[in-house]
Amino acid sequence: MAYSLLASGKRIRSVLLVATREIFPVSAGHDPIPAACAFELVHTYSLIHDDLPAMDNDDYRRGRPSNHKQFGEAMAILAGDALLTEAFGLVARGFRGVAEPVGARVVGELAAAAGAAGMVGGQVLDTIDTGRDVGREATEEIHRRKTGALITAAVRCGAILGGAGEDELSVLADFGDRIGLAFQVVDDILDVVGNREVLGKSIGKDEASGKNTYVKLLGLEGSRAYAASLAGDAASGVATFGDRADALRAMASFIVERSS
Ligand code: GRG
Repeated sequence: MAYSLLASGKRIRSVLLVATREIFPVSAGHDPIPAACAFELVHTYSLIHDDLPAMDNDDYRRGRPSNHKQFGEAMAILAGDALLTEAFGLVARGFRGVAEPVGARVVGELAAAAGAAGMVGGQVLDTIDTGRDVGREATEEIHRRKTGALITAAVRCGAILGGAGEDELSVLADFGDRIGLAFQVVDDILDVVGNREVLGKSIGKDEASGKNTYVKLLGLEGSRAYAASLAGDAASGVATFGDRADALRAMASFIVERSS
């Protein structure tokens, strides 16, 4: 668990959660750290399981041998299972007796984003659709669920922990939705033009395996323009928060400009 969790991830989901929480006054809400860590645990589990031979079969992740290459398939499956379970325990313990309603809400958001309606469901669609062209709408659904759901939920949870009102939550959820999709569009681009050492994972696998990607749909330039417009709309959408959303705007830029 520690081998994969403590490797060099970018911590995008936890930073987004904390940056969203920081829009709201410290005194009005709750500590974002247990939930921020829980998002990293769920994300790391998804990477370990996705790298298994039965899924994407990747030997290299976060700049080192993938979990099953280091410890074997059985241990990699179990490490993923345990990370997923521990994530929910972390949130439950983090808010026990302090703010149970908010803790329960965060657990619900995390479960919805990680499970069949979100990340796992997106991975199922991705697996079923690999090798056949499904078009833009279906590709977008895979991307939104497989990758976007957890990113959107991180932003939503930061807002919930800050005590956001329904209108504020809706604006921030739109931000999360746009950067979540932009993140996966950039992931598609980096799989074509990225550098293995900088990325810390293998490249060129999407085309080789027949994945439905934005590069396949829109080409490299079209995908770059789409990611930039999503990030631009995301940044302008949070203008209502003024400079309190500077960190979120910086994250939107980072997500489209990243090379790792
Ligand atoms: C439920 C097994 C399972 C998988 C769900 C998220 C996912 C689907 C699979 C992970 C594999 C993958 C390459 C997904 C595309 C986008 C993505 C999540 C990339 C990695 O995220 P980064 O770049 O990673 O934030 P770091 O290492 O920086 O945390």
